[in-house]
Amino acid sequence: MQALPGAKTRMWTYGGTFPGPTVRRPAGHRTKVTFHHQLPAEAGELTVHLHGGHNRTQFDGQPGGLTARQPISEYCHIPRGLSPRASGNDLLISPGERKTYVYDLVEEGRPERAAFQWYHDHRLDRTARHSWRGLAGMWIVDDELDSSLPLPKGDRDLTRSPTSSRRRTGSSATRSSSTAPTCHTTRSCPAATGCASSMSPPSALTTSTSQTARR
Ligand SMILES: [Cu+2]
Repeated sequence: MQALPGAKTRMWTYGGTFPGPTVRRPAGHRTKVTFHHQLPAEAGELTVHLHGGHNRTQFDGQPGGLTARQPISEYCHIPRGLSPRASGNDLLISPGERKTYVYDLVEEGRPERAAFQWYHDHRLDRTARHSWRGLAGMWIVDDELDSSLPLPKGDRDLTRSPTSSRRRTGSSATRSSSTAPTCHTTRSCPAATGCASSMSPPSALTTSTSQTARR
């Protein structure tokens, strides 16, 4: 990826871009996203958290526990021998596998309020590593109140995500930009069309927004 000026950076991405595809959805419209784990097996299990969303446990990106690929935790005391369900490992995405997350975009029975959210990997002990490697993207929930406000719209409505980047040159790591705002034009995903066709070709991980059902 061309994350910084100069040399390219090898990254783990959602759908081949950094940040991953921006998903934009109307509040209250169920949205399904399938993540296909195509990173090397050494990456271990993955899990996706939609940060700011109000989602059911099985679709909330639980961090999971110890696995054969990740037998110890540096930060959490986790007993060995827990069942897949007790550890949350049954919710993880193993290398080569895929998982479909169902986001209802509903909070306490009503459509969520308009919000800027983001999705990112949330694996036990590895959330930071996976996020800085590139597993992060933006997610926007629209509602009627928000659209009625006199805010910039269309091409003038840009999403910005502050990102701190560091480049390794020779043997020393230098901080080349403290916060490099990433401008990323939003792509609308009208109900019942989905994002799949507008997303970039897959590299490490593919993302596709599939059918959306009106409630
Ligand atoms: Cu988060």
